[in-house]
Amino acid sequence: MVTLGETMALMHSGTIGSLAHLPSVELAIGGAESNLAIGLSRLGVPTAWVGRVGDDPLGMRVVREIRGEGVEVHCAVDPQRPTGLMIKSRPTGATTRVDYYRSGSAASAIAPADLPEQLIERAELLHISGITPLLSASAHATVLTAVRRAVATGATVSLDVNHRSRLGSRDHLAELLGEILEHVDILIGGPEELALLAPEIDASAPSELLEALTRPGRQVVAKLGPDGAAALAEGRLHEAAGHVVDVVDTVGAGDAFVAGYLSAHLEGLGVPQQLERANACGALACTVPGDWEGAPRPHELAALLAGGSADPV
Ligand code: KDG
Repeated sequence: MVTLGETMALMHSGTIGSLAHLPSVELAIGGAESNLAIGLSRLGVPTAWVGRVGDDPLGMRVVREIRGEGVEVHCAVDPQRPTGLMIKSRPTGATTRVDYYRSGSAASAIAPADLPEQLIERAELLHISGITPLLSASAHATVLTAVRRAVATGATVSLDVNHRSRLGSRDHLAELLGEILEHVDILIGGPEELALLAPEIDASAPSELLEALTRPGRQVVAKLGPDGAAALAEGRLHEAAGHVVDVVDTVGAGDAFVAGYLSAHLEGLGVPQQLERANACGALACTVPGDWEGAPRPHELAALLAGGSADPV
């Protein structure tokens, strides 16, 4: 599996309070596509991530962490721009706040030339998210080039809509994704995100959204959070319940969900098994702080699915 995108340094605080007063934050990394790559790597899928970081210690940390998880890293180092930064805080016990410092980041300058020769050509699956095309014109061009190359070699293309409203509007993302949608074999998103691609359908009707976005040979998957997930493939609707777990941090759960879904797909399992594994991975990711740290390894997944570490709904 090959993916590409921005991974940022991630500062976070578990302590409740405003960043205006908190005395300290902890340092980690996070990025939707590398979260997914790590999730897949932990499940045994050979995985590559393409990115761009600044020539700074945070960029070194991004590369080291992702590589340390067994992902093949192809990362340009940009001497002109910094590694992007994301700060997660908890202003109150009930709220999480995310601040981005990513405008003009090294990753926003990712360009088609950063895609190594023959990398996509040897992949079975290319995964992209709706975050990357909104980063910049060159990032958008990189996504288009990657998809074109995947299509040319017959690789499966998966897309997680992953709309980040602070990077661009729904309409703008719909327009950019519209250019590649016909090539997407596995389309994944939350109901609001899928509705961005099918504006005539109400987001409160997931099965209608799946129906509107289905195509021959395509799997359309709706992430429904604690309610689990639904998928439409070959005219059949599949639904799978979520798991009850002690939620610590939901950020990154969607990426773990996709990792579970795609790993089962690459193993040749059917849609019900893909959904089952996706739900379990998403649930386990919520039980650990961090955007990717809770992505499960096979034995953790097996324990949840056997009813060992949490009670399935
Ligand atoms: O999917 C989790 C992501 O939100 C996080 O890791 C950072 O890529 C990121 C983003 O754009 O928010």
